[in-house]
Amino acid sequence: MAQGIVYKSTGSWYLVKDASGKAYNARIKGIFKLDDITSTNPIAVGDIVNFEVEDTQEQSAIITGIHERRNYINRQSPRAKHQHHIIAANIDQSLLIATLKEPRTSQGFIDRFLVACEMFHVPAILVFNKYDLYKTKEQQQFEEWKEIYEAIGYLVLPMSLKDNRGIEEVKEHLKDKTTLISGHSGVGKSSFINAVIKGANIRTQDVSGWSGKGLHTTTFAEMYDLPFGGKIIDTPGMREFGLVHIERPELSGYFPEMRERLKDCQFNNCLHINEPGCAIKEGVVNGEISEDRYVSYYNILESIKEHSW
Ligand SMILES: Nc1nc2c(ncn2[C@@H]2O[C@H](COP(=O)(O)OP(=O)(O)OP(=O)(O)O)[C@@H](O)[C@H]2O)c(=O)[nH]1
Ligand SMILES: [Mg+2]
Ligand SMILES: [Zn+2]
Repeated sequence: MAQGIVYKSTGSWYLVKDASGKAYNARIKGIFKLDDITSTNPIAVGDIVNFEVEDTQEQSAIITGIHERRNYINRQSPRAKHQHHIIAANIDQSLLIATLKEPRTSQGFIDRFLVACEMFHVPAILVFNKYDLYKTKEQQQFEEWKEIYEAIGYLVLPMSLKDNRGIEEVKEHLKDKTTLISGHSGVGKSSFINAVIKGANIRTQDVSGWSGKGLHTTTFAEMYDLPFGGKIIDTPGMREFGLVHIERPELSGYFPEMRERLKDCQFNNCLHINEPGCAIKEGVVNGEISEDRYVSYYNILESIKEHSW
């Protein structure tokens, strides 16, 4: 029996590499015992698995077991709302690639993603790509968001793969870590990996540029080894980020700027909507909590209410 890490999962077969870097095309045979049957994918990129080599010539293998996950990030399956999909397991950090143009990433999307990272205790970095396309309006927006997010503890970096700007700084944060790359389709996730791994040759969206149709170029998550140490996981673009297994009263605990004020609310089950003596609303009124972040909080809270019906 050998042990390896899952580098790619298509749902029917898995690319598994052992400690020496030898790759196998692996399958699951028979009924695989799962703790969590609501997940659409039993094994995800980043999982550590046991396998038996089936055919040395063809480098095929059978996965026989999965090790306990240190962590994972999941989201609501876009096809079946009651199911979730594990994006990746055993990661050190997540890097959200956002863009203010072609396509525009909304603050709601960013905040949902950050809530997921907080839930799973995965540090998050925000990178705004395609900076070359930003006019004054977008540059101001970037500066505004940089201020808001850095004040609450997230690193925010500008990047332009086209102008070769900011790439080195982003790279510095990847060394010796396993980083999950996320973001809408067309923001430049695969292009970024091509820029940091010479010869990776990952297929990217047509040079004709962003079509606006949201066609995905990357279809399966895949992990790559970084030449300077560490691993990076490319993922298919997502339109929305559906949070799973979240209860309304716990939501504010996943907003760092709210978390530190919760003890000052008059009621300990405060949802920070209409309750008297609410420290969160007070923080919004006196400008200590960003109004836009509060709006995101409110919108996510509302969406959780809908799910429970
Ligand atoms: N102007 C500009 N275009 C960029 C930049 N970075 C990437 N692009 C272009 O944006 C398009 C999208 O690139 P991809 O890397 O395929 O995007 P992706 O995020 O991997 O998309 P999916 O795989 O569909 O999720 C390509 O045409 C890139 O050439 C940039 O900094 N500036
Ligand atoms: Mg891609
Ligand atoms: Zn409150």
